[in-house]
Amino acid sequence: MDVAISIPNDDAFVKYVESTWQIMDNQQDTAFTDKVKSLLGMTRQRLLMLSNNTDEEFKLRSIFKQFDLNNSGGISILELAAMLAKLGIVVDQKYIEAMHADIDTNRNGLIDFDEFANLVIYNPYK
Ligand SMILES: [Ca+2]
Repeated sequence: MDVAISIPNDDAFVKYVESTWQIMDNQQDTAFTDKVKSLLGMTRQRLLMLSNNTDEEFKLRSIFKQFDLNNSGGISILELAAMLAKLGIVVDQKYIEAMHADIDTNRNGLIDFDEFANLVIYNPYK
């Protein structure tokens, strides 16, 4: 029996492998994104608990200040990590970075109060 007949040519094989990997990559991306979303949702819930379920600005500001450890006016990735630890959310650094990037909508490297308030007040992570 000639085995070569059942084996596709190299090009087809490479394409097949690439498409398989592509699918796996996409699935991993989706799983990652879902995890980040659920972590953001959880963070929001815990922040709301801290504020006694009020989204009043003065309350949010006082919570925000607690987590802006160096009083820079924004929460850095390190400060976010500390905040999550305080909220009892333990995750890998890669998730913390992805969460920070998601909240930091103006991409200045810090979660400003407005961005923080957005996270707590609006819930896009249902
Ligand atoms: Ca920002």
